[in-house]
Amino acid sequence: EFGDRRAKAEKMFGLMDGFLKNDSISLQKDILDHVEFTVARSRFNFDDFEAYQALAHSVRDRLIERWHDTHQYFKKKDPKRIYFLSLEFLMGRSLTNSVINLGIQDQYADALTQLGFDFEVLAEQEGDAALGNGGLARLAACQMDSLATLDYPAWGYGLRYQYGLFRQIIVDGFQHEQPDFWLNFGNPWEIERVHVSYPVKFYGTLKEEVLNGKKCKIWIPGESVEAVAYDNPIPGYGTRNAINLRLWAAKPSDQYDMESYTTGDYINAIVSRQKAETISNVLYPDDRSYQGKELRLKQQYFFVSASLQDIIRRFKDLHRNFDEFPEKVALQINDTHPSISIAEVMRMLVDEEHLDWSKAWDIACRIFSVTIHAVQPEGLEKIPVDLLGNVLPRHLEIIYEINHRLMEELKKSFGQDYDKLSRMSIIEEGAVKSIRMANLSLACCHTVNGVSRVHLETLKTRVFKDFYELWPQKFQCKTNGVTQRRWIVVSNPSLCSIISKWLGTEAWIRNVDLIAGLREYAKDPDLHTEWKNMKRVNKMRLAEYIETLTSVKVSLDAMFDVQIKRIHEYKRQLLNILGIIHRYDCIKNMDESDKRRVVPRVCIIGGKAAPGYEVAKKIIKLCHAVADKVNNDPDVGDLLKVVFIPDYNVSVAELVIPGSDLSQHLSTAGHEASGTGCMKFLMNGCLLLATADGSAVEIAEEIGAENMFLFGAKVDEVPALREKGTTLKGSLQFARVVRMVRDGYFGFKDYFKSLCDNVEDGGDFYLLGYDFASYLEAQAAADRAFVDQEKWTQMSILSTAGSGKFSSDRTIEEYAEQSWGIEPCKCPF
Ligand code: CBF
Repeated sequence: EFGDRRAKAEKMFGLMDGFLKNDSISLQKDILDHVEFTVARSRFNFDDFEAYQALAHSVRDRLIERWHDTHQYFKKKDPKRIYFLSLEFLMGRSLTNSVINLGIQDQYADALTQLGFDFEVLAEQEGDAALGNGGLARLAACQMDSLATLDYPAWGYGLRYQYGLFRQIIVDGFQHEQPDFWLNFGNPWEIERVHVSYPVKFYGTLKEEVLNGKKCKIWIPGESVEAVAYDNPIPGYGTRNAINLRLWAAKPSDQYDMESYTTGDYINAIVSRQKAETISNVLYPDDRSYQGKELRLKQQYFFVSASLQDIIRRFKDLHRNFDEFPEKVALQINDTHPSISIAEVMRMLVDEEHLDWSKAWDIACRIFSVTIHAVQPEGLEKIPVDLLGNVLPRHLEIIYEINHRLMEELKKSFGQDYDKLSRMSIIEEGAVKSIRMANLSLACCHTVNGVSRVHLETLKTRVFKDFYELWPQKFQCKTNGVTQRRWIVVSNPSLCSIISKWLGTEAWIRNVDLIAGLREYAKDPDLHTEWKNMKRVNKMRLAEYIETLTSVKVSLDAMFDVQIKRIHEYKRQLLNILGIIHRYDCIKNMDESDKRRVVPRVCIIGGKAAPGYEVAKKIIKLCHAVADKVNNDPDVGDLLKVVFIPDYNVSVAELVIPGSDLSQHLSTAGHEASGTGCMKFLMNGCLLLATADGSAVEIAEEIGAENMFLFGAKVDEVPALREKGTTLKGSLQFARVVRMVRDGYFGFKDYFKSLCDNVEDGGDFYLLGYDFASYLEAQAAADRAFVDQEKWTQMSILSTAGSGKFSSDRTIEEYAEQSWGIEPCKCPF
């Protein structure tokens, strides 16, 4: 009947390609209609922001059209679907990405010109959707783009936070946090689905009952909150497919306790009902630890429960028998955050669908796969038993049962090796008895993915060693990737044109392996000229942005050297700053003739520190203190400028990355699971200065180590170096720069004391002292390479040419084949 409906529609409207027309006149009319009827401004009088809103609504109409067709088609074909559960999605802006993926960017640009507006100016009106902290969340966004583009039948599920990641403002060099009211001006990219809502239950008690002659536990919940769906269509590129990212918002429920309204305390009854909404209010801004927070657990369960109700409802629309469930459903757990979904599936299958435990467990084990994004065991979530028992009593019981059966199974393999059993147990005994969410995932999931080869090795040999010995077949490597649509086509249109021109095709935008074809022209002088022009224009844009934000004027001839990412001790922004101090110190001690040989640098740092992370906040302040001194020193001039870019987010990255010459990835080896920023820089032809950590190791294999600047201790050297502790002395140069900070050369002597102590007397856990000399050598090598601009440009072209492996398209294909067992399902219209 779907075909009939479509045929009728086509006949009725005489349209071959959807209902909406995409010629310039139709688009102009559409935009004006939205000005008049959606934004409710006169079509004769509206400003840039209102024009953006109308434009966004017009694009949204086209997204919805494709999204309906895609879902009708999925329904008709009923393929196995992948459901991607993630507590965070860092989508950034949608407008430009959407029109590019829909293939109607030029038409819109033209339509707007006719109306007297500029597409790029309107695009700047859009705020970022920042529903995530960093790498993991942006990765999820890239993967959604790839899933749509590669026509996979996929759904994303997450939380619609009222407040995204905090805005960072800098006052006197100190970070301050402000709430991100991102929904205050409406969000044209989402569709509120008031009729798609599910009750999510919390608290309460368990009651034993006999059902069909069998004893069972009945959960009598104490609170119910309504989860309402907000759908965000995700268009694929070069396809009609548009998939769905469904985010849940918490709303008060009237299901429970209606009597409290009749007791006379009407106002309080309403106020307490409204507390329900706090579940989806705010994103946790700390990407290091969330241990033991009740709200965090409620957020996890809230989105997982609503998503699973939705998934099972969809399954039951077409199927009656849960034996078919694993043929139709794959569930991806993005990090351990959604692992409570395992207990929830068991509860739904056993308590609500009345399946036998072993049958339900068999199904659960066939549908779930997990990706771990952390490196340290401390980064894996644990939930105190008391907390879980209070908030989700039935789930605690289910987890105990899973653990009991796991222990029985383990005993068969390991006998009475109680140390091993206790390490593998889902329950951690100790001062605070806790549930190890990672172990729950490992016990159930058929696949456990690491996000780079180095990371997988760490999981196998350290973090989950015991599990790996038992189930080696579960462990897989899915090296991360990023989408070239966002990170080249959207953010660097000039590079996009150059690549298409030299490859003679735009096909690389869907098939990124073709980008390797650039290698052939790496020495071509004409390509070099175009490449350098492109870089200069991007640097100009970045320089203007820097000046507007910080009033610092920078020279375009300088090397733009960038480190943008969350501020973390292990990411070693401090190493970068100490390196800058060393450079400054050298310049100060040079005579004029030596100065002429210095390669000028603009050192750009950006990133947010978690609000309670004191050390990270001090690093931000140190960066500003050094910038103040250096930028105002007439002896230095354009040879060195230091800039901190405030409020780093996806849109800022889109501007900064294309304008960078060099980018720094300095994590102590063994600490960065993968890193994805480096991939975005690589695609944009920025040279990398990096430790042999995470995905940098694989990048070196792809582009050749000679095309990047590697330095520092290797992963397997780090433990022995740590053993040596304080006996490990940094170089004299290191001692000198730390002394400058200690002695108050940059002011704030007392405030920075602990930073200095950490890298000297405090054992230097992240090995800054040890790595400093080799870091400076790598920096010197980068300077030498920059002097030879032809060589530099060649390395830059080879970086872009070698970036194909780091597309999320490749990652998603590996997941589809090796973990999820799904096939593309391409909507034919
Ligand atoms: O896998 C994606 C990214 O995830 C993190 O950001 C994370 O939140 N655990 C890691 O720190 C990155 O290394 C990784 O690239």
